[in-house]
Amino acid sequence: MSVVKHRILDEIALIEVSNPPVNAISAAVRIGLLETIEELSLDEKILAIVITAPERTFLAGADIKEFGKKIDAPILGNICDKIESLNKIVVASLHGTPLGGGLEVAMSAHYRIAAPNTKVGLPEVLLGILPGAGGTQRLPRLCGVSMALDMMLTGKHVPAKKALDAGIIDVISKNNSTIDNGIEYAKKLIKDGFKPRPTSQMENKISDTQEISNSLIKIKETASKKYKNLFSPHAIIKSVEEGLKLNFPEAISNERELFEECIQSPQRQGLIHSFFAERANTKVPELKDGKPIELKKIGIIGGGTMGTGISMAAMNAGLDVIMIEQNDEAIEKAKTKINATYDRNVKLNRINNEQKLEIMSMFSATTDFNELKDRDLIIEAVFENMDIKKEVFSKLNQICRKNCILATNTSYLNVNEIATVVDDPSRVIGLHFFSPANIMKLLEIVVAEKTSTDTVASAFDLAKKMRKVPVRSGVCDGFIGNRILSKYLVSTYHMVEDGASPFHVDKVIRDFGCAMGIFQVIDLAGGDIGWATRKRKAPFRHKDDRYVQIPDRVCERGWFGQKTSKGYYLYGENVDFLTPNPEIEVICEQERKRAGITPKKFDDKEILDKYIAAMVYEGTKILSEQIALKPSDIDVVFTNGYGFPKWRGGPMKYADMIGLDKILKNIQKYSEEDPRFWSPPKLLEDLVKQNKNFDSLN
Ligand code: 3H9
Repeated sequence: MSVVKHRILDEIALIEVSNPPVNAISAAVRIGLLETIEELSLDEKILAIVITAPERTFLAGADIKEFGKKIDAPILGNICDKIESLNKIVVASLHGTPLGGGLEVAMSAHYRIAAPNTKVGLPEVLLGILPGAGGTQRLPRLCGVSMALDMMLTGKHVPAKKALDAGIIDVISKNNSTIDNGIEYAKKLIKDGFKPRPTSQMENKISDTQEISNSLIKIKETASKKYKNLFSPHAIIKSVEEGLKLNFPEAISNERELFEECIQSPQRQGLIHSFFAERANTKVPELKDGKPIELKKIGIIGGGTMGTGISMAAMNAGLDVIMIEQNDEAIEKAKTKINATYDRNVKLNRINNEQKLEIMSMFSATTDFNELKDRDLIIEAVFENMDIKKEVFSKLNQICRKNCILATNTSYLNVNEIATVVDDPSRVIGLHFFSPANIMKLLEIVVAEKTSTDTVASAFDLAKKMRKVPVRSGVCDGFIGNRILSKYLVSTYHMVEDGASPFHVDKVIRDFGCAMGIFQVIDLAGGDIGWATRKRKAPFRHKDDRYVQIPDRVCERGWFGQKTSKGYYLYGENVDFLTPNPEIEVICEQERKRAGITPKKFDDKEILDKYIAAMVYEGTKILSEQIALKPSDIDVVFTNGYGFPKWRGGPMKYADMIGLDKILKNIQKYSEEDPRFWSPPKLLEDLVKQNKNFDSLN
């Protein structure tokens, strides 16, 4: 069946695009649209053409899967120009999310009517590209340069009312019936004598050149800092700025050239990989049969940083929360923290006071575990100690309803072992939130040996409610994220003991695009956390394992990072951001001497190579052990929970892009010095032998 159909209703032709799920503008849609428009353009009886996509949404943009492939089909920009040049009225009848190429088609129509549920946007920047079908030229003509650039640089979706006020759409319909709306509107336009109105000829919003050049100065200044590592935001600004000085066809071909540059950029590959990876993460075997239980009432055990953060994430999702703490003082502390967070949100105009009160009404706290009797889900967030966790789960086993899901927020501990104290371990699961849990998107869903499919399905349902990005993980020390983190932390300590400066390492990691350097992260999380883990693991350490004591020396001095105002960096009101703690280099020197190591120099490349190799090394092991189901899940964990740049796709995608053979060669080289730490993973060797990449396992 054709993806583009049309019918003639007297003097109006109605085009219906149907390419589920989101009516992406694939090659077939472009071919169909162009053929239809060409055919209709010849029919003189037709006075107006209405473009619709009546199913889930109006066209949600170009088909992203086609980018980077050679496809023999007309390009969307030419179709948009053709639509605009028709000598009949063209109406786009919008609903849902007309985004990217979808909005570009709509903007090349002469009039736009939108259903109340419509949100428009040009989110190409989030995919590392720019609107390449006239969007950088038509949007400024409809809503002005400032708003257009704001939309294109952030990718935000603009609701119908705001789009109407800005001039992006002409009218909001009363209902969501997109076909009727389009036809009625076209009839009215014909009746009232309206004529075709090409957007390219609208000049009034781009005529004040002085005002535009002033705002461009500001926008470029902000962009140079905010998007310093990125390519496409600057290409977007360039296309708008240069386009304003050219005639329309020249501006369009300039835009096309910049679009092609973006398409060729590795950032486009990384970002589009992230887009699909963040949708593939919910495709897990348990969701095929698992039925989520209805989650309305949640219990949180522990009111520390994690407990309060998870409580807020739950309350924000409309869930009723009871928190358990040990005494009134701890309860007061947790309440004060939660209250202060919402007060801040009110101050920043994110919510109003009424909304705050409504959210707070969903929260209560007590010392009495019996209050948890009616809960659908409990999330335990107490101290990271197996005995304490087991004690909590034993109590929950006695008190909670038989079908209540019992989750632990442990970041390292064995969920199978925790589940042993519960009569029905099928309802036990790990929900590993990241701090601050009310903000961070990532949620590792740790499926233990006996966790039921319904429990897994409920956890994914919770993630959806909380707007988290869930990733399924199996049970192992640290799950996906912290296990890989441990590997590259240890590898970094090796480098530092061998002579690298922690501050140099951090700079290389930041320059690569990560949000923070490794030692910054340690300072933020608190050095004592890693110290406790190292102590826990000490009895299991092999005598031949290389163990670097530098971080222990730092912790022994009580330097746990931000919370003690001193760690690898110094903190305080009058201390500049990223001021190194000068005593760290002294400790490093002493430790190198103690270990009998003659320090060597590291250049940026050596540091980065080792950092990436350690991540990929452990990532590969995690895949072989099926802790992560696919490489893209590891990417999602790192881009959403560990500040790895999305535009690099994640560590596994990045490895694919630079070549697995290169990574393997590095690992082989490192293993000559330290075979215990670096013995090359078989899966990686196999992939290289077969000339395959990680993507082949996705
Ligand atoms: C562009 O237009 C460039 C132009 O300037 C032209 C230049 C020449 N293509 O997100 P969901 C799939 S760039 C292909 O779960 P929701 C998605 O993978 C494009 N597939 O649903 C998923 O597949 P699956 C600009 C796409 O309701 C399924 O649809 N446009 C596309 O939560 C459902 O997606 C954008 O960037 C696509 N464009 O959200 C919009 N979009 O079921 C990107 C979705 O197999 N899309 N899929 O996992 C979105 O933001 C959201 O998908 C949307 C729906 C808001 C539309």
